[in-house]
Amino acid sequence: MQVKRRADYQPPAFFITNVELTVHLHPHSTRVQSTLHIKRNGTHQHDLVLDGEQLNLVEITIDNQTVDHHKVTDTALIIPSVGDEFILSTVCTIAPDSNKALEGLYLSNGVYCTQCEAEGFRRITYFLDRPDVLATYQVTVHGDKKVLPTLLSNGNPVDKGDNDDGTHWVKWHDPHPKPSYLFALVAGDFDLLTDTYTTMNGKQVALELYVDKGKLDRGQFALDSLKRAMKWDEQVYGLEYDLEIYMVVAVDFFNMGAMENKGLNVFNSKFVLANPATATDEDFFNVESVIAHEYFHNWTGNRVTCRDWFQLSLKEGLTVFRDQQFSADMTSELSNRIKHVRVIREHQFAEDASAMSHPIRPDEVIEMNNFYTVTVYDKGAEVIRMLHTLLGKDGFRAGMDEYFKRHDGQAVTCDDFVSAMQSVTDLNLTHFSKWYSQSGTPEISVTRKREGDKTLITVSQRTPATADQQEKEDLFIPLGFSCIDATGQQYQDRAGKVTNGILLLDQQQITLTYDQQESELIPVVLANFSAPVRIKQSLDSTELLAIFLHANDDFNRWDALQQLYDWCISQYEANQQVDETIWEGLKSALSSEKTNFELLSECLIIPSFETLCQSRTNINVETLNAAREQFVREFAERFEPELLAIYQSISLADYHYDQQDVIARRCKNVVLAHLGRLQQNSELVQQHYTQSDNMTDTLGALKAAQQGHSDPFNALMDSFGERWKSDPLVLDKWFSLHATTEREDILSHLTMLQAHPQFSIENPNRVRALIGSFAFYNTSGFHALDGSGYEYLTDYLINLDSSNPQVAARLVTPLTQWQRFNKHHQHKMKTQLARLLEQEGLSNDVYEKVSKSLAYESSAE
Ligand code: B3K
Ligand code: ZN
Repeated sequence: MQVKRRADYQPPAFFITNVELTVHLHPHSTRVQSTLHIKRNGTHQHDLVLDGEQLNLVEITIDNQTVDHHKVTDTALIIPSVGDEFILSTVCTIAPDSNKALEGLYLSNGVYCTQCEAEGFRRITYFLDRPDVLATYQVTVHGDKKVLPTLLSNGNPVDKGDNDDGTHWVKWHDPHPKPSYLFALVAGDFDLLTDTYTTMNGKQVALELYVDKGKLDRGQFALDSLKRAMKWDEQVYGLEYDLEIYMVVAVDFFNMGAMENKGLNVFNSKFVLANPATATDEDFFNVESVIAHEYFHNWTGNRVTCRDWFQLSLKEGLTVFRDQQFSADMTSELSNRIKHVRVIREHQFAEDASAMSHPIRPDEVIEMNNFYTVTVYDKGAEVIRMLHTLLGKDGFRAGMDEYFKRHDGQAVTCDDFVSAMQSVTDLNLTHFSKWYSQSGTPEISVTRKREGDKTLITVSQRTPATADQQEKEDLFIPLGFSCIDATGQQYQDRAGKVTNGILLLDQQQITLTYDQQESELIPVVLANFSAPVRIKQSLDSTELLAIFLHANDDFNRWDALQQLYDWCISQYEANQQVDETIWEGLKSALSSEKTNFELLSECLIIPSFETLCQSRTNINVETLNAAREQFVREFAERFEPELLAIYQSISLADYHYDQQDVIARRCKNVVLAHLGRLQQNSELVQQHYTQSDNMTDTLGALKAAQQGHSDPFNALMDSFGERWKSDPLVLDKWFSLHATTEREDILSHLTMLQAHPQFSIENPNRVRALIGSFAFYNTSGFHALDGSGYEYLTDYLINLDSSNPQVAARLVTPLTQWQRFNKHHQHKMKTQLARLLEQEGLSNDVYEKVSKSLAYESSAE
């Protein structure tokens, strides 16, 4: 396996400036004729080495002359002694119907589509398949007119015609030079939804949304979301769309969420198709945010792209930040922030603690597809958010303007981004930019000390060593900081080191001095989750409740309760009681917010098993899971009357996806999930199910039933399974509920579900819904003491890896996070990882993650 290093970057030896492709589609023999205009970069004498995989080369000419001195390997086409500027033409054939890795050109339910990021274009034709080679493309697609009435590629359609043999063709031209990873081709028979958008400068853009036949009624929300995103990017960043047409195609087989190909986005149908009967509020939210994300890439990613794949966060961190801003504007700030914090704490912190730890700009990669991670995406977005905090809204916008002014049309680096930002601020960003190169989760300790007439609060940082980096330096951390007392009064530090609620922690430690007070001061740290760090601070339950009651920042308030829940659960883990006064405190805290449905529903969610893992080491799965269960059950029992009252106070008319309703519906369903644990409420749950006129409530009822007794749950699941048996996208919710149910016979149940007529190992959505949900979220089943859950996943992955390595490598993640668990589990997990590693023909994707994981000797061992 070849490791690629960021430090080894070399500019391309040749440039390709123009590409002409003519593609004749055929299931097992698609013919790709390519004409490339190539120029030597500089005066060297290197061979021309083009990337190519799984291609069958049929013809090759240079400037119309036959070539015979070339060499073809498994991964390249090598041509020695070429001129300084020439036209290379090749003809290759490829087999879309046997492409189950879903990379390159493949068939998805009869639809031809492509996925080229990161390195998929080389499975379509020979090319310099790297993001710093930018070319204009002219693409002519030929296909059967009856079976494939729609033939699409990037840019604008410029010509079309019929052939004599029942095929037809369409020619596309994309005037914007782009890297090969943004190439797309789609062909099929779709239903089409159209609209137009008039840009801020009065340009008309045709919008086209292609969906499976019969699914038109599920497309409107995505189209409307697109228009909202286009408007928002004009208003907030002054960015306008740059082609005459913007197309979105929904396909059923897709490895990720969606892909921002220039002018022709390809989407996992899960993130396009939504109506109230089939999609939950969360699905609607996701559709809007993924549509926006891909649209925003048109500037952050496409117009300004990455120099090399190590710079992936340049486009992904920034675009995630932009889509988060957009979603917060479209919906609400607080629940968005909490949603992102959960992702960071449950998944990114776990990644950083594992063998896969890497900086947001990685230094070494075996398989690039393994680096589309929560670190690059979500921690990357947190780093951009910190810049936004430091520069302020206007400063950040000025930096973005400068970035586009300098780099429009270029392939650049994260350093280029930071230096554009640097040019608009007096703050020195040199220290800040360490966030790009240092991996790991900083720990911030906060301690208090009385000294004479003052209180000293010391804030210090330390980043523990990670698998990839032993030595860590201090970071530049904008830390939300305030100080209150038990009555909620706010205090300022003497020297005014905290400004606008932010303490700039730019060294190992800073001590703040406060005038002596009658009562203890309570530091309130990390307002709005101002940095992706862990806080180490010992606050007692009274102080946490005081923060909940009095802090200004709603994130801090929510977080204080989460910490209190975590503490209560640790009491149960240690066989201790939770004091009556704490239950009383919790009751009055929650009832003080009983009409603030947004904060209330977030506060009624008990930290997940995965979140609890983050504050623990040497985890005994059974004990922690049981302690959490005990707490959640007692919570429901003690607060049943209050919960019932909240449930009854929320009444909603017909379903609408609007913020007020979404918040109320969420609160009602969160409350129901607690009530569902108590057998006496099973009728209420059934009634919720029966009376539901939308998927959000239907699923809410199923989840509530899942918490309770098995009889009503099974009956409701049967009814749901029957109702949606022909709708795989909806059935995924059902697969996932089955897979996360705690039951003795879970493994045989999973095996049975794999035989369901709608299940297919070839469809990543199905696999994620069933196998992914089990491995990531079925705590008791996956972590069964005898290791059978680990073994089950491993068997499945061995099979999956031979067809779809990308998805297999994603699903192996829970096994690679063995370091958090106790010896017993670690041993069982590593046994399975070792078994995987022994497999012949293991993909690079799985090999990279498994071998790293097994080589990692963590301090937890
Ligand atoms: N850029 C794509 C991800 C491509 C995944 C390659 N394995 C989606 C996105 O982030 O918008
Ligand atoms: Zn993206």
